[in-house]
Amino acid sequence: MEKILYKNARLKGMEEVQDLYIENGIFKEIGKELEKKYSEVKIIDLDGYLTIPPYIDPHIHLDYVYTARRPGANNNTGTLFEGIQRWSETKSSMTKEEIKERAKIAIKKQMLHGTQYMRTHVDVTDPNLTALKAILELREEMKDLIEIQIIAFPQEGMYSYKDGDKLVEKALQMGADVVGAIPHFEFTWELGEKSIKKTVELAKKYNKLIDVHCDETDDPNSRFLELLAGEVYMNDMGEKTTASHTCAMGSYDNAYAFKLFRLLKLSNINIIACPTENIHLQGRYDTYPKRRGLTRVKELNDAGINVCFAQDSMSDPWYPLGNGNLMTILDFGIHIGHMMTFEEIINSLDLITVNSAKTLHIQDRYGIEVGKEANFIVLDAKNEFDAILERVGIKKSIRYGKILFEKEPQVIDSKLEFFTK
Ligand code: 17E
Ligand code: FE2
Repeated sequence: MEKILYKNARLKGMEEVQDLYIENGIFKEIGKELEKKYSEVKIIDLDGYLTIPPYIDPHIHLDYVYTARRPGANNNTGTLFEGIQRWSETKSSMTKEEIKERAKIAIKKQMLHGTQYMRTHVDVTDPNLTALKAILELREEMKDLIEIQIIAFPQEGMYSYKDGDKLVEKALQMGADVVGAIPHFEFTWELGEKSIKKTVELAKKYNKLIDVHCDETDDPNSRFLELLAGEVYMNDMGEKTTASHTCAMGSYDNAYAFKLFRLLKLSNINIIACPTENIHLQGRYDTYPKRRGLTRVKELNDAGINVCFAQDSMSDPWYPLGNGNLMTILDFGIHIGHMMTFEEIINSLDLITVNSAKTLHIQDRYGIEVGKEANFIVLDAKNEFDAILERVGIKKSIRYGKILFEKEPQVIDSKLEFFTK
């Protein structure tokens, strides 16, 4: 049996340091001065550094990473729609090996910044499902290092791309975990509505989660979120459902948003905001005043609706500068969202950890608690405020009780060779 004790961990919101005793990759006991009790086991001293559950990236497109510089990059309008067009023009030439190679680099970068769980969209509007095959293989190959959920995402539409709905269903049969959709991109409102109903139907049929690219537009008339929330509420599937982006909420009239919030709360739906991505892609049709493009993160959070942040893009036709560091995403998110009270700052790490775990529906096994998976990261700060103020990196990443890697501040330890296998 593998036993290990990590001592002097500064856990969230706690004044005094705690010791974490782990057996076979699971937290067995958490408390003060456990060293005496477990004197015979290996002991690692965390020196009072802030110790939190690993970062989670709940929304990334691993099949798109590092395609930003292909001919015809998104240089004309900088919009979502040009991004989709540019992607559509190049995607058919990609091979499974090339997609795997690119995605692997992105995963490694995320891991080195402290991510241990990801949820990736994979474009299934491709009759060959090449990207899906690539990411399914990669998920298996890297499963000891990172946990990956896969969304069957019809980037060009379920009903605005030939057989889009059937391709989504095929992807679910092949092993995708989550049903995706993009109602605001369908040709008409009616097709968008049909795609949401189909999403719920497929999730029920195959017992899958739901994550919809929903209202990623400044158009205040884009109201697919209410339809999604209403459908999953009536089907008792809210906790398993996520609406990503919901940018239009930033343009809704307050009277409508007030009504919508009641339904969001009732339904227990999860919301993902992508701060860097949507500050960049939205507001593009405005002169001044210019909208921020972000959903109502602060208000959702205050209302007790689960909301979290994601990277979305790492150098793809939508956004050139994602580097896989969730701390950067958090930094942008709390600025754009006006979340700057002391309480909001010290609690903000939840937006890239525990809130994201709820979104991925892994909350029963995620977190630094007895009985849960012994996965955690140690930040290069002694408290939450300093961590955010200094935008610190991580010192250690621990997975199932074992050190995945350690970093001196800004210097990567040589133990990393085991990522290159
Ligand atoms: N596809 C999409 O529909 N929206 C995005 N933000 C990205 C890809 C990155
Ligand atoms: Fe996305």
